[in-house]
Amino acid sequence: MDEKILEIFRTRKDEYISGEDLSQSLNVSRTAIWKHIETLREEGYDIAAYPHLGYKLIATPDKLLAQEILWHLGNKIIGKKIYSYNEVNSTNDIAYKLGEAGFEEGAAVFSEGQTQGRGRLSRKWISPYGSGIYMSVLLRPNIVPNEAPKITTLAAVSVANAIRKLTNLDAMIKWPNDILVNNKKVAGLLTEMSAELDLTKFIVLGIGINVNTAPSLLPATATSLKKELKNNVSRIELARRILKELESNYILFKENKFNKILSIYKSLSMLLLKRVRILCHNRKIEGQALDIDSTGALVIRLDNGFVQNITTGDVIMAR
Ligand code: BT5
Repeated sequence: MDEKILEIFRTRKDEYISGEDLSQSLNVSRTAIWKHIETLREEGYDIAAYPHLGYKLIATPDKLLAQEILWHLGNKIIGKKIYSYNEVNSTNDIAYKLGEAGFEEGAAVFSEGQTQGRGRLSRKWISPYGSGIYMSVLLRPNIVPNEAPKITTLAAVSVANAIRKLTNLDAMIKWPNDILVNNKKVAGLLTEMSAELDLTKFIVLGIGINVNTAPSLLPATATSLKKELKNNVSRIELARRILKELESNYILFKENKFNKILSIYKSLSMLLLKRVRILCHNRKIEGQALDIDSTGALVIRLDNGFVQNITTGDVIMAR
């Protein structure tokens, strides 16, 4: 019912709508309407009530509420169901539980804050409350476990493109899972899975973005979209763009058109043809980044001339 009231407010923007009108349109009593208006106000909607004129939606809350993200989103898979939280340990943990409980793929979890946000290898993802996007999407692709990096690849393209389209900032991908703006990390991806030897049961794709986050709360190597743009960015609008980009890239992936995604990844990749140093399983590998192969691995030409494909690691750009 709250959603139906919001729908009326949105389609009749700038109008005052009487309680009588709402109660007739939705076929419920005026008292029921009043109660729903109160609930919406508690959620943070600014709804003014003027005697003899009616109600008017003044402002929606700056919160990643499911009904706001979903409004006219129209996706068939990604974000068909959205679960919004105020604070969680980690959105990846919540989505993982949805996976174990058999939820349909595409279910997406959003939270205003995380108390134990994670990066790869148990590193910490700093997740200040109310200013970033912390989200996880449950996926059930029919792939073998060593194809999982392809999901990180398609997610990196989706997040970079969503940022580019909404803000015009030059978001670049730093293999394998970082999104950078002006050489500083603005977003990170964490792909986790539940798998047996040769079968992926489900994948949880976690995305963390510093949107309006104060730089003082972030590591020195990080930035936020607000810092780079010098303006606030609508988290809801960005969340919607990401879900849309993920939807179209995931559909391409399912249609065996990963090559298309890979070529965009390459065009947005900041490593190609550069000299890089990679830390990978306690090894240091140095050489020139030549390519990203069809599995999403980084192809390096070592100084001794050998070419090696590296599936994971941390890259330091060498001078
Ligand atoms: C990542 O790991 O970059 C993956 C981050 C994924 C976060 C999302 S948020 C939603 C979902 N739920 C979770 O619990 N996680 C996912 P990695 O490549 O290992 O990078 C981690 C490193 O990035 C840290 O060691 C810090 O140096 C740096 N870092 C931590 N917080 C950051 C932030 N907010 N912005 C930029 N860099 C950060």
